[in-house]
Amino acid sequence: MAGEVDAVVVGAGFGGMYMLYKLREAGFSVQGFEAGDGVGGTWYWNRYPGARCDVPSLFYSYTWSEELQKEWRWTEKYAAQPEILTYANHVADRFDLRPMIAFETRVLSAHFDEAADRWRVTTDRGDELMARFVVMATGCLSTPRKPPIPGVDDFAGPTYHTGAWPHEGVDFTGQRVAVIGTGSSGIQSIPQIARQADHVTVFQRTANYSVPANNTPLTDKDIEDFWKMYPGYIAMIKGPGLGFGGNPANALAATPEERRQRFEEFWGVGGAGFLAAWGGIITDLDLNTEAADFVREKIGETVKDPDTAEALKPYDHPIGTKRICVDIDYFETYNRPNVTLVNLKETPIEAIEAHAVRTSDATYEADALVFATGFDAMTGTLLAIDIRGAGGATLKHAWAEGPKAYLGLAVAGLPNLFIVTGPGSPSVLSNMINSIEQHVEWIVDCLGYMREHGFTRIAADAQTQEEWVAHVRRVADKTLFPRAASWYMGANIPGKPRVFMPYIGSGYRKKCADVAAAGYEGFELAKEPADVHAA
Ligand code: NA7
Repeated sequence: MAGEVDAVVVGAGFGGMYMLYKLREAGFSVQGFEAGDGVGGTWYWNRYPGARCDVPSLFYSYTWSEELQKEWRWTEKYAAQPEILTYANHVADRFDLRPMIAFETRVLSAHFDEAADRWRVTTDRGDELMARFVVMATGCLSTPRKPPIPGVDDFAGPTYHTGAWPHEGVDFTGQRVAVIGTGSSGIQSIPQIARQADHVTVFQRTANYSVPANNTPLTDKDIEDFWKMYPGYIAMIKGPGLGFGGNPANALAATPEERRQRFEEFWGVGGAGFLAAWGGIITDLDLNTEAADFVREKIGETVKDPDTAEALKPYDHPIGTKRICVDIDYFETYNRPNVTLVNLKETPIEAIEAHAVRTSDATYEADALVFATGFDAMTGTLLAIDIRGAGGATLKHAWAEGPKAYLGLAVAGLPNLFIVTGPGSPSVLSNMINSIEQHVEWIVDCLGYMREHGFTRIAADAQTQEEWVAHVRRVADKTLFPRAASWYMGANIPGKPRVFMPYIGSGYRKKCADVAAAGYEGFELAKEPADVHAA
């Protein structure tokens, strides 16, 4: 493919699909590229058994088409991956998005041609396309990683990564399965694998907090109730933007019994909403410890073997500072006779061998190996593309000390390039679908504004970007988040700069709207390459 379009959109997950739809609606010519052979992004790749969204289904759907909302019927409180992928495919068909997407095509580079104010985009299929704008809708968790364990590629049997699961599924019947990793993906898949396999050995480096999903089928009454509160929900998500901090005053004014009572209530409801039992759990260490104690107690009540229970209790980070997990029968699974927990804090993995995982005190034979070891989150996929902006400056160089993006939307030095839910925006600590919609709409409005006013170039101002990045850090520093070695901090990748990447302050949407209303304040707009006006 060659030629020119107004915009290239990279990725056909929920961000890319809506971006394509909106750009087409606004009359821009557009080309999408997607590495997979279908739409769905995260839900296309993460097909491991037990994969589910940890946001209730009714709130994990696009709000931009009320007809779509009304005609789609989710079957469960927390939809499983196949149902979410079916939804993504339904959206692609209903809005005729597929003709705009080149599938099984990976974007390799995007170089900005300053003389033409256009990007030259190349792919692994030999495409070379010129585009005024590039939108990276590449997802926050889209580069799976295997850990650098000695012998990691030496295992003779089949190996799987939860983030790149075979489409045809895996039958573990009769097998001894080793699972490395106990984040969300491990916690969701281990109970399912244990039901099928002969034996499962779980290698846990960090114990995690997990709250039962209490998943149920959705009833007609649930749907009716949803529509009753829908106007309020829309008003909330279109409002100034909620932050993640919260005030512990109410919790501290309550008695310990009252606090516990509320933890029980929220535990009974289930899901990540447990963290909202009291405002301030993520800012006040004492309150956080009470919540953490409560979960540790629940683990102790559930897991019968006291040593296993103790090993499963998280102590090394405050609750919520790593992604809280939402599970179905996770802790119960350790009561099965065919499941063994290996605590890597006591006996670390020394090597992966042809037929086993060897720790400092034992060798665990296995027929299959599952990596539930996560992703190079938020930056990995962007940095894997050779992105060069004005003057040939690379994104790699610009982000050498950690990701810098104004509002998580644009990077100084990379004109006319936008990121959907990039670092420095609420992204992974918000409802992703809502944040995607907000970013897509902001970007399309911006392109419309430029078209209307004859601007051909927009770039984030470097100083404004620095101030935003510092603000993102200051807000995070007021919470307990930086106390955990989490992927939010880049801590799961050796050598990755430790920077807290999501924005967790309040008022983010208002800030973006104010920037736009002020003629894109903090951005430089130009009509000709040489004609730059600070907005
Ligand atoms: P996560 O949350 O990054 O979890 C990865 C897990 O893999 C975690 O338990 C890690 O332990 C473990 N891990 C990573 N490297 C190693 C090595 N070298 N040895 C042993 N264990 C290791 O990824 P998920 O896919 O579960 O979830 C990602 C997000 O998807 C999730 O947050 C939701 O938003 C959905 P660690 O904690 O680093 O000690």
